[in-house]
Amino acid sequence: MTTVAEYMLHRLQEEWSVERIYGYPGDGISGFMGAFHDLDNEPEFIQVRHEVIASYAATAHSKFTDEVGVCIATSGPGAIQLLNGLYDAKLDHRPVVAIVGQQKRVSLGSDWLQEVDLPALLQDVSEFVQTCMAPEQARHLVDRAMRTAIATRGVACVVVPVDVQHAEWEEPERAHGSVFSSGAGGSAPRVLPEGEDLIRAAEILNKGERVAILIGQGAIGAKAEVAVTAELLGAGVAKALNGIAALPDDLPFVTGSIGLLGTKPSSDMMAGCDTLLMVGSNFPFADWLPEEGQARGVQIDIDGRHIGLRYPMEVQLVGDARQTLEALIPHLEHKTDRRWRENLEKEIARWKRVLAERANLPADPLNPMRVFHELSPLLPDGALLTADSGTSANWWARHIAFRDGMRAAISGTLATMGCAVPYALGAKFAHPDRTVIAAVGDGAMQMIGINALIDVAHYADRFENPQTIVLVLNNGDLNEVTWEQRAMAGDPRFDASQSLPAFPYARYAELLGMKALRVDSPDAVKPAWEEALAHPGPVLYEAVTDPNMPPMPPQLRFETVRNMTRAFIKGDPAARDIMRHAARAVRKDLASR
Ligand SMILES: Cc1ncc(C[n+]2csc(CCOP(=O)(O)OP(=O)(O)O)c2C)c(N)n1
Ligand SMILES: [Mg+2]
Repeated sequence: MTTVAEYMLHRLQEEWSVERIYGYPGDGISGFMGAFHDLDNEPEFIQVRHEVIASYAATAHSKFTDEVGVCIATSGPGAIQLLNGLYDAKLDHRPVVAIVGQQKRVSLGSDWLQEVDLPALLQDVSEFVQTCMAPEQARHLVDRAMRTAIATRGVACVVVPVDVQHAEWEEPERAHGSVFSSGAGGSAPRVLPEGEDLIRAAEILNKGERVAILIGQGAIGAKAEVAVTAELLGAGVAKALNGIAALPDDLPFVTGSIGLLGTKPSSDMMAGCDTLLMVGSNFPFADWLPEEGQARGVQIDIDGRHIGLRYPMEVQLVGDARQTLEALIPHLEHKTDRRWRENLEKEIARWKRVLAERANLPADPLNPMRVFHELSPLLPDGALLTADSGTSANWWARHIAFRDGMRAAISGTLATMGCAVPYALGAKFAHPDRTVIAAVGDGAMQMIGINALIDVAHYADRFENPQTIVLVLNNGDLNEVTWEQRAMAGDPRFDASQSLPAFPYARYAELLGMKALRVDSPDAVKPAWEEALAHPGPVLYEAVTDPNMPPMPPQLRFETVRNMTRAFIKGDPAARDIMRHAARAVRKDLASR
């Protein structure tokens, strides 16, 4: 006999090419556990330390591939622990399917053990959520969940009561009410705007004298088209976090990241442009875009719901980024006046010198920028990089020069802590031949990372390239929020909320059988990276960094200075160190003009 659980797993594998499912067991999914066993673990159940690691890894799978990530958890607490990873997928628009167990149908509504109203719990995060109450639903619920996740680039959940999992699977009978769904078929559709809209867009872009382009994750796969567009228009290209690897930083017109953790060339380009072309980005911070009325806007997005949300766009092109640019390019004229572009290139080159100077500033004991700056040129081809939420994201976004073929993942919109090590695991399973490097703060490491590190160490042997490097910035502080408190709220660092307990990251990694390096002096940074990158296995690189090195925004605003001053007057214990660091940084910045 084939059980419903077996049927569902088999259909995921056979019809939808799902190779692995990240999860954690419980009696609410005992039918699935038995089914994995009876199917000789195909698709493969990948056990991780916590359900949120499963949902982050599944999300990472969808971020590092063009496929759906799949995770599974037991009823009640298991489902609840999945949520953060599912929301990460929802907010960053990646397809993920979650299979969740539920108590037996007869116990539902009786306040039974671990009984949670799962459709209600999962409703907000899901584009589709349904409970399988009869074996005949199994086929269309699997098909519909996968199809919905793909079509909406979102989350779909199937809840399966445990007795239904164990029940004999049945084809729907040929009767009124039954449906007969199909599995995967066909590839992604062509999505293109109307020709006259393309012509209107080209008119605006051709007229512009100072064109700025902003790309996001929608531009992944449109590298050549973005580069040609920028070339023709004499434009610079800034990158939102989710699109940070979409275009290599070694192109002379790429201004890099944007926003608070962005670069000065991106900020200046947005402030000075007369035309804005946004491609596949839902970058949230409108205050880093041109002022309303300053620039004419054209936007390309595959999802019409995201167009014109941040900036008034004159021409709104609903379409796939690559296909739409390909159709737009023949209408674009090569701009003959290259002054804007030449100036951008000069500013970008200057900014690269500023970054190098900043990375070399002294700190106690270590300047975090140096750690990223030294790593960047040493990165192997095709490296996969992940970053957590925290100041590490600042340094990562500015000091890593992404090259062609590299890919990256960060929780761009939910900005959740704890995702980077689980992402590294998902990246490794998806691309076992590539080097994976995660950048994580000590807070995020203590929150989830140290648990996920057990998985990194445990699974390392099975990969063709077993190299996964986890960089931990040990600054003893929830630093990003400490800075936010100062710069946004005008409050001094509050020790009770910001300090972290000491933890021996390197020693702990060693206990897990990993190679471990602990770096606390500037001269040791580069040799330690060389050693880490030469090691054919999992590595933990603990960098003991200075929490008082200010993550200088690309443009110092009046409110920031006012709030910092307030925080200092209220008695911030690090005021003196911060001012010393900031003064040095400003002096170096000015000197490299
Ligand atoms: C789950 C979650 N909780 C809280 C936050 C708020 N938050 C954002 S960054 C941050 C501090 C991160 O500290 P750490 O990981 O040590 O990195 P650092 O900023 O010190 O480099 C916090 C608390 C969040 N984004 N996600
Ligand atoms: Mg920290």
